[in-house]
Amino acid sequence: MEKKIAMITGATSGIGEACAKKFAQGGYNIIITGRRKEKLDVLKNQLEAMGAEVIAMQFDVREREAAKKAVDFLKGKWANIDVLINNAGLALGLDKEYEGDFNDWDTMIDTNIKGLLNMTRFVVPSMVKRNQGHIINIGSVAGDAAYANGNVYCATKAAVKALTDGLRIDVAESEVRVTNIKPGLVQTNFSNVRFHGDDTRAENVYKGIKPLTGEDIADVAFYAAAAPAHVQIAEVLVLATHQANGSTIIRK
Ligand code: NDP
Ligand code: 8X3
Repeated sequence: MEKKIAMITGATSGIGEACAKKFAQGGYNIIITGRRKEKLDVLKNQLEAMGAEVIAMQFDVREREAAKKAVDFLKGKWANIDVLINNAGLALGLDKEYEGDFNDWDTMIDTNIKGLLNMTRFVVPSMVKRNQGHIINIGSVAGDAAYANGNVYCATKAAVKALTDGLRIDVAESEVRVTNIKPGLVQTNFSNVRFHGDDTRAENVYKGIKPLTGEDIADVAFYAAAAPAHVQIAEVLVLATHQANGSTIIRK
């Protein structure tokens, strides 16, 4: 039987990388994407060693034409993507809304909202046409309610929730499924990126609590994809045990 195909954006690190490995182990062929070519090359080799066929595509999800070109490049069996994991995203800064950095705002909005929309727009029509497919968006607990200084990042993840719910309505007549996974604290490169490379500040985010790992989120994504065809895991909130919501974190 032909293997299924999963396309994962932002596979060069963290949750996306863990999803690529989980789906490869689970018998999928994988399309990995991201901006850092050297990371894509290393991961491609690792996934191939696990028995997957792999296409690595270097592009920025914010660049609409590049995203379109990448999807258009996929021919034959590779054009039939079974699972799209819209994972590429980031937070930048942790500032009061009236003091935030304009460039940080633009990058978060362009990546987390418009980048996700670009990929959805280019990949989903073929799923609807084939009457088969699954879109898994990586939202966040941050999209449920704003936390202090999270303002714009939280807004982008609230948008991911709205876009996921909207897409689910728009494909409801088809067999296509749509899932929003909303993680809490996951120890990845996320905080290093958020604090512009300040590793000490990044480490403090996970101090005194056992955070989730990328693998924990990949397990949930795989579970959603592996559910029987009549089961649509619409939304999953995944928190570390001592995290109750976006603001309440018990550190020991
Ligand atoms: P990482 O920083 O480890 O990974 C982010 C990934 O996104 C990288 O592979 C990066 O690849 C990719 N990426 C960022 N910007 C772009 C872009 N413009 N074009 C293409 N790829 C891009 O963080 P996480 O794994 O933690 O984050 C993954 C997702 O999970 C994000 O959407 C994040 O908001 C979400 N999330 C994270 C949580 C956490 O606590 N870590 C909790 C809840 C949600 P490259 O730099 O090579 O382009
Ligand atoms: C990432 C989790 O709580 O740092 O979305 O915003 S949080």
